Amino acid sequence: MGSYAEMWRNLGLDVELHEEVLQSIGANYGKQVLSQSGRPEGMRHFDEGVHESHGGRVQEIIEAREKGAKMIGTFCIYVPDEIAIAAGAIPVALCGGTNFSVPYAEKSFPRDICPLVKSTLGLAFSKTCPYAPIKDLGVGESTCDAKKKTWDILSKKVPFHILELPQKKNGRDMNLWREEIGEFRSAVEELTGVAVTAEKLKESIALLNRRRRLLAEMNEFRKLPNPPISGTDALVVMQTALNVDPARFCDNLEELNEELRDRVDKGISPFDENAPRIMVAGCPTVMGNWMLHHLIESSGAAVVCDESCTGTRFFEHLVDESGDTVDELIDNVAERYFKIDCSCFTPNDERITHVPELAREYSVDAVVQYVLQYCHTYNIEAIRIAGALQAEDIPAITIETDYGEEHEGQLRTRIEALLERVTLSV
Ligand code: BJ8
Repeated sequence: MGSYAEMWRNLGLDVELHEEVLQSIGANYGKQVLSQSGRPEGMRHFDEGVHESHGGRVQEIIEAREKGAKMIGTFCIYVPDEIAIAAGAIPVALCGGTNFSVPYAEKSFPRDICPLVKSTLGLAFSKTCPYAPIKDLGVGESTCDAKKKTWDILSKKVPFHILELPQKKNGRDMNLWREEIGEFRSAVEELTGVAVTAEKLKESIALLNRRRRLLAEMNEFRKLPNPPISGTDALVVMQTALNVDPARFCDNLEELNEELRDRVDKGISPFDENAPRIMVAGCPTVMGNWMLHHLIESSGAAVVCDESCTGTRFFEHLVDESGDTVDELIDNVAERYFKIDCSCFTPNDERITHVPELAREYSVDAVVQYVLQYCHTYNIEAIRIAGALQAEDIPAITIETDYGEEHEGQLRTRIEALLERVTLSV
């Protein structure tokens, strides 16, 4: 990434520290992702997506901004990217998955908040996030307490829009959500000076639905007895969906899916035929965070399903493409996003039934509930999910952890114990 040094300097980054961040992420990627054998050829696009996330992608956005585009930094999959794109903005998810930046947030933030929030803030505070200086607007939402209170502080420092996500799913909550989406539209239109038209919105809906369909197609292959792609690679694909230009991402995924179809025909799989099938459910594992998938798969199992915001929650439910007016289409967008079953809702019964449903669909042998430390909503919801899985005799464990590598040994022991349980019961 040396060729981007001047760009990073011009962005005001701490270039030396930034180099250390890249080395830390690169080392983990090498150990946890690139070390896998028999990877599909088409994964090169997604490796590049990770590699270029601090380089080529930033450069591309800088060039687009020079031509008048605006960049929006998002922090949650409830942000309706369709509307941002229709108004000529470039939405990029900015959640951090690297442990390297966590101490920089802990200098001024409480330590006992989730690592995802600390990693994100740490990158910005340590001047190692190349998106922070080029973002024209941040968009956060009222999901968990850590995020909500962080927005209070950020919105005093940089242009920031807060989407109020209702905490229940009744009729009046849906009405509030519709209003919020309408306000988001106005905020983006004001930022870009471009009006959202029905035509542009139809285009952006079709584009992001294409991305969802392709992700769903890739995940269909994971339901097969011998999946042609590892869970770690599938995770990389889903992580890059949050960063790479959507049209390019779709072209690359189309190519990968074709290759996966071919691998299925030829019986090529990275897994042993009897590898236990695992579902990871819960908190998102964003770019920089590959540890859990690596631990599970290097212990001889296959991660075949991700029930998370870097998994099913991101690609399930299409936006209804029918409708001719902007208002109709915006309603369709609002409805699709309101179906997401994040644990910040109460009650969140859909998820309690959905996790066992997915476990059956993907024929999983066991579930690992992944809870980021201090994420109370997923942590508490894990109790109900565990009960629902137990009722169906699906073995499960809940792992609560941060991004620190010092827990690796302990996590591996717990995963191996689960796999032993699964193997013994077969
Ligand atoms: S829709 S999961 S992306 S809020 S892990 S910051 S919830 S304390 S990331 Fe999330 Fe949106 Fe929900 Fe998905 Fe808070 Fe939990 Fe941290 Fe989280």
